[in-house]
Amino acid sequence: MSMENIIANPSEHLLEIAILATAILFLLFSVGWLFYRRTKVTPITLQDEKPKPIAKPWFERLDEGLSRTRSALREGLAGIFSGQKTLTQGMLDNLHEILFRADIGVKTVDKLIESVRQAKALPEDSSLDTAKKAIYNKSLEFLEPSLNAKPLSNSKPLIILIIGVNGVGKTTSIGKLAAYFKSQNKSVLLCAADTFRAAAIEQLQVWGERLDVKVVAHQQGSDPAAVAYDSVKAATARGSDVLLIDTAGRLHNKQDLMKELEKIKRILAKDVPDAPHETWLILDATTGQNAFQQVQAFKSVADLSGLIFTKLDGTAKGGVLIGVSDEFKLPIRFIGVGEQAEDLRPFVAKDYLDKIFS
Ligand SMILES: Nc1nc2c(ncn2[C@@H]2O[C@H](COP(=O)(O)OP(=O)(O)O)[C@@H](O)[C@H]2O)c(=O)[nH]1
Ligand SMILES: [Mg+2]
Repeated sequence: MSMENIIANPSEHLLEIAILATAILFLLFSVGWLFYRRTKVTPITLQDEKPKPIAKPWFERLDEGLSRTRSALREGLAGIFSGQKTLTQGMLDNLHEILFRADIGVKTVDKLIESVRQAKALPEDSSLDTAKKAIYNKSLEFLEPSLNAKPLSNSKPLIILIIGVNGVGKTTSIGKLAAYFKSQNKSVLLCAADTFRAAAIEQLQVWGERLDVKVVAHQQGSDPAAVAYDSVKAATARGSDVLLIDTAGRLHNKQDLMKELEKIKRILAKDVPDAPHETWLILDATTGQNAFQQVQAFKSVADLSGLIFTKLDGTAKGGVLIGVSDEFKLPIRFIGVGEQAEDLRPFVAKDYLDKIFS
């Protein structure tokens, strides 16, 4: 089949002509499209929407969040141990200072120092690695309550009461917890029982809108127990898996706080006898030694079943988790390393120690 043949007898070669014409058209279209793409200019507008944040994997967030604590410990330990062959009391004193500055708490630091002393039974072996290993292993022992934390109740709704002083990150953590439970395909309901400030109610409602989660709220100044009561009713009626209850953080009057928390508990138990199933105390990791006093104070007014440490991203004192665990033997349930919804995750003791002692 030659070209002349086709031209001489076009009617006998209609199929070939059609294929050829399609190929030519396709070629022209492709060249045209390429030319258009190369020359097209997309205008850049400065009023553009906010760029979407690129979600980082949790391990990176944890790594970044704990970087200040890690740097402080790393530099401190290297400064003491590098080039040293024998362990001296002076080195142990310096080590005490470094660990104390990471807010581990003085009683716990004493125990860690003792573990280093014992690990250094051979005086010629005083390497940094041996000391680090001794501190790591002993710290893991102190974090034992978190390793063996009892699983969450299977109750539906699972009722979690969130308590803590003002500004530690209760409301923000509730938003993040809601995001976490949602990611586990659980339906969540929020209760705005911090009725003290209007802003607190609104803040929770903003999280609710953002996450498409319903918030049960009353007016500012209303009885927190009444909102809690309504929220249990709503959670039961809606078949919610998890109910998270925000509370006010006034600690200046322990008597009032105790009364308020007791009333909330009593009201919750009206419909769900074993509620709240969990009572989590939120602690701001940047407040250092204050965290110890806060646990002590709240322990005396509530039946704490877990802790959440927030703002680990803003401190070099992330060692506070070790000391508080050692002293109060409470499980750390979650840790927060930033302000994004994804920045709160279940606490994994080994991951945390790996990050601060690497
Ligand atoms: N950097 C950082 N900020 C946090 C974290 N958690 C909470 N915050 C901030 O701490 C401030 C107080 O939080 P809020 O939830 O209102 O505390 P509340 O008074 O206990 O309810 C807010 O500005 C939060 O964005 C965290 O893990 N990292
Ligand atoms: Mg709040």
